[in-house]
Amino acid sequence: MHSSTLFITLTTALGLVSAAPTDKTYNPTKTSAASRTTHTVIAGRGGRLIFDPDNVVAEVGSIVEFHFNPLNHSVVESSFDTPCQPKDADSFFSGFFPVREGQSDEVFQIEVKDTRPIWFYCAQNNNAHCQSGMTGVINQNFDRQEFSLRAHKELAAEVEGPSGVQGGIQGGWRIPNPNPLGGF
Ligand SMILES: *[C@@H]1O[C@H](CO)[C@@H](O)[C@H](O)[C@H]1NC(C)=O
Ligand SMILES: [Cu+2]
Repeated sequence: MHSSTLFITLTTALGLVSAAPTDKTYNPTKTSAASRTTHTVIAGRGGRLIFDPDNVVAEVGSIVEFHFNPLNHSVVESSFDTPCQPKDADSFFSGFFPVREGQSDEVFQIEVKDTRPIWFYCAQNNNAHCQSGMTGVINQNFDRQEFSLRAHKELAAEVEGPSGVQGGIQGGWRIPNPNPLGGF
């Protein structure tokens, strides 16, 4: 038996494992993080097929908060090389936000967990939003121009077929709009 396994077995048997931490102030699966630095992005600003801004620099631990203008946008995490498709089964997905005018009553927040670039797109495929310019990046590597947002948009423009969505909203917090004037 591996020594660390033996240790866990022994401590468990002896009742030496302490209770789980009781600090409930931050539970990333349930709680939004309104008190942290928040970067606002507007999907569909001015009726255009864009995220504004679409090139975000956000420190680790900060929040990127997506607001939605008409008509019916979303945001999904992709990879650089495969635009308009989720990066993997864990990729965040906001769900769709049908909005007639003004901005959505709800927003979608994600947490920036590390310094790696985070690519994203709108999955609305009627009018091919991803192909038409609704892509963006958080923390692009500005030293590697082959992985620029411009290069990503060129790849996206060539994608054929439907854009990918996830089975449900995941990887962030869809919450009532805490900042109705954010970014406007
Ligand atoms: C918004 O778009 C999604 C995806 O295309 C669609 O399933 C949904 O019905 C749309 N909602 C409205 C109200 O148009
Ligand atoms: Cu869209």
